[in-house]
Amino acid sequence: SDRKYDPYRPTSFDQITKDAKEFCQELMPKPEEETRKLALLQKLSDITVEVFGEAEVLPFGSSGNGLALANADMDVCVFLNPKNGSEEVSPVEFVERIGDRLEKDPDFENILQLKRARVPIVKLNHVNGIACDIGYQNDLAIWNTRLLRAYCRIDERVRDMVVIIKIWAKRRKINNPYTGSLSSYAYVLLVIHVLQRRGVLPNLQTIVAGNGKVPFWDCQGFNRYFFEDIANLSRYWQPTPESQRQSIGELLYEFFRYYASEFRYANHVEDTEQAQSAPAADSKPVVKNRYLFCIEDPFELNHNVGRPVDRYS
Ligand code: 3AT
Ligand code: MG
Repeated sequence: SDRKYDPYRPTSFDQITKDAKEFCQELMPKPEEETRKLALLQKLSDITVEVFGEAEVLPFGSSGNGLALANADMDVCVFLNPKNGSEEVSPVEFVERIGDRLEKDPDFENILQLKRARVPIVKLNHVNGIACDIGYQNDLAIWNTRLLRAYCRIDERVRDMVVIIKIWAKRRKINNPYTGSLSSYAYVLLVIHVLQRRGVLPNLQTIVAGNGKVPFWDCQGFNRYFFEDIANLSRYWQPTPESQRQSIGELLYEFFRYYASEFRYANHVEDTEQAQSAPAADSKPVVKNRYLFCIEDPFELNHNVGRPVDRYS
């Protein structure tokens, strides 16, 4: 279907590739920002240990996978280890106690305790300019961060594509799951999907060393297995020669072409509308805007990452 006549296809992608690359360079975080993030990580780690005893604070999301833009916020996750003497607390209790402790520290501002979110978190700003989300015991987030980092290590075009799409979505104000649009994480998954279709990336979750069966590595009940030995990936998978020739400009064009005119949103929308217009006598639950955009999480297969999307966005 990609070979169909496309009247909008530019004859040359050189200029857009050049511009995109310059833009990516500009949007890279500076080393000094990295230093501020590390200092904040250390401070949060000290505070967590003070409140709960033994604890580990790990960065995830763009701070952990190399996909951060300059001035990106930092996502961190706290892991308590009751076996080593820390307390055992529920996610809501965690948010309350760490949130209350941070309130007492003048270095933190705009502290929000999001206790009812799907994944409860504390949001805050540090006086050094870094915004931070603090989550709790979210092993899957650590693993999906590692999966995205592995994809980035395969081909440098992944980072360039992600950076451009993220900045585009932020500027269009369609990058906020709290107000009905997609998270950055969702956009990264969309980019990876397109790159897989173009043969630029493999599906790391189906590649097994020695070509054996895909193992089941349990994480919160889901299979977190993926092929992570990128240095030896070429033994099991090679990009197609055509995919290697594709420039950032061409791949960006393909991203927008695919989601504008090939991806089948329409079916999902129709399904939703049918459900909503069902007669009242029909006791089926009314599905409201749930399936406008379906994006399967790589590990948590029953979680639609596109679920926050509303009809408007
Ligand atoms: P920014 O640089 O902050 O824009 P990011 O790559 O850090 O982008 P997010 O802030 O959207 O991405 O998400 C941070 C991490 O949180 C990424 C992923 O490990 C986890 N995450 C976010 N949204 C979801 C989701 N809907 N399902 C599962 N994990 C998610
Ligand atoms: Mg983030």
